[in-house]
Amino acid sequence: MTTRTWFTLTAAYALLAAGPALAEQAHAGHDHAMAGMAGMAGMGSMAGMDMTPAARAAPKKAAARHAAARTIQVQVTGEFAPAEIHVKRGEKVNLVFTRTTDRTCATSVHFRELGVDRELPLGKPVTVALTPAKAGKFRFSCGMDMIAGTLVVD
Ligand SMILES: [Cu+2]
Repeated sequence: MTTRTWFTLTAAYALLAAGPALAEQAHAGHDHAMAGMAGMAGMGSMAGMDMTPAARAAPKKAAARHAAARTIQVQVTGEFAPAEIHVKRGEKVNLVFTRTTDRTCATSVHFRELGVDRELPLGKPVTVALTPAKAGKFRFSCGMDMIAGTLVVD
């Protein structure tokens, strides 16, 4: 084991020892992933795993809120509700995401095809202003692409 690997493992153990809150903040994430990590820690072999916060992509800045546009509220818990959002092509919409729990790994929302990446602070409405230029189905998801919904553009 190299010195560098040892430091990486030490950091990983420190993250686990710091408890669920910090681990969740680092988007180590879904319950099943956490269970797997705990098991592996017990085995003392975690080489190759990268759980550092730096592993996450930095969010991009998003467009400002549309002045006159339809507003669609999306609640973020262990899911996005509604998980399917219908808009018209060329329609200006404000999607307002509000995360209402810490018991979720959806602490950010990503529309990969539309280049939208936004953090979702607890209890703070976050507006994603969109004017979809083409029809189709566009997936939006948490940072790990597991909790997801669909923007349907007709
Ligand atoms: Cu996730």
